[in-house]
Amino acid sequence: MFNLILFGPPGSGKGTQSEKLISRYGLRHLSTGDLLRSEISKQTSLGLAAKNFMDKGQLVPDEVVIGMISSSLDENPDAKGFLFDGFPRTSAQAEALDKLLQLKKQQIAVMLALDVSEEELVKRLIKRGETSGRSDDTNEQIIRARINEYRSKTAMVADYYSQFNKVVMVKGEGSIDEIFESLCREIDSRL
Ligand code: B4P
Repeated sequence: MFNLILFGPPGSGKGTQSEKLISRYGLRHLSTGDLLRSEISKQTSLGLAAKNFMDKGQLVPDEVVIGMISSSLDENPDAKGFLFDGFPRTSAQAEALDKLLQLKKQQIAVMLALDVSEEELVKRLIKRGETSGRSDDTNEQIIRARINEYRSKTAMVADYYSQFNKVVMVKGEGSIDEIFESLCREIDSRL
């Protein structure tokens, strides 16, 4: 089993690259952002609670996302590996993920961290907001709040995996295909 974390700030291209990576490597894609948006569109109580946080650019509480990931792991016992996209986003989520994987005698092989400047992030998210209908992409203040949440709560998740030598920084600016090839080189060298 090959388990990979695709890491980076909002708008760094995690969702974009994940789609391409799962199709090349046959991994199961677990995006907490997508799972939360699906709960919102079904108007479940979890979705309605999460929307309040997401609309302000804040992280959803740990117990909610950890519970979603735990269920998704249990629902996919035959996966050849998981691509975690947008998870873990806090140290508590990282520790919880390690415990969940240990129960299955599994571990994270590598964290690939996309490096993109703040101005490029804001530009991409504003552009996506013109067509996506995502309420968290529609104004620059909320986009900057998401980037601040990343800096204060998420960036240190890379330190957690660094202590096990599992973090590789990848340049996240350039064409989508160039970035994809850089990610593939890192994965291929570990398979
Ligand atoms: P997510 O759904 O994870 O999304 P994201 O961080 O906004 O974007 P991503 O990095 O996937 O960017 P994308 O590829 O789409 O999170 C949304 C919210 O959900 C969070 O703010 C939080 O509230 C909540 N949430 C999710 N997970 C959580 C967790 N674990 N704990 C707590 N809360 C959680 O790319 C963005 C844009 O850039 C796209 O339009 C794309 O076309 C463009 N783009 C991509 N690559 C490009 C390139 N190389 N050049 C130019 N443009 C590019």
